[in-house]
Amino acid sequence: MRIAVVHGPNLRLLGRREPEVYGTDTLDDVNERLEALASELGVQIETFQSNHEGELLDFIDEAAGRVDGFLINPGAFTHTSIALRDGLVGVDRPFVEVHLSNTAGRERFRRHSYLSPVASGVVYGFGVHSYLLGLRGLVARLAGR
Ligand code: CA2
Repeated sequence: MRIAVVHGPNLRLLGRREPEVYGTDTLDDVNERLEALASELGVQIETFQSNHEGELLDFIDEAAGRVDGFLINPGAFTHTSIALRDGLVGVDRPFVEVHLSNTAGRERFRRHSYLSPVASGVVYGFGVHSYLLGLRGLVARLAGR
């Protein structure tokens, strides 16, 4: 089983700004923890980050040929991007949406996600654990458990 982990805009800033909102783990730390969990679960992952909507769309389209599903933190594109939603639906692979922060308890504009209605599942509010829980959920879904 192979899974692509997709990080959206500004997530390269993780661990360097707003630690009270997003925690102190860097993006490399998050990816390392995902790699460790993936090997425990017996799955392969690849990771990708971009600040550009089109690059994210191109990556999803291109990676879909070699992966079984996507774990995605779409960042602020969560709240704006119909294109990302269409792209994910279009490649016909299950995906889990994750957020570090509890988006439901923040500004009103963060409460709406274009992706959640078409996601296999959504995990938010647990910092790096949102990614780890999301990976477990996606693997279980793909394994038919
Ligand atoms: O909580 C999340 O994971 C978010 O997807 C993070 C996005 C935000 O726009 C979403 O509403 C919720 C922001 C990612 C930017 O990450 C930063 C990390 C550290 C400092 C500044 C930005």
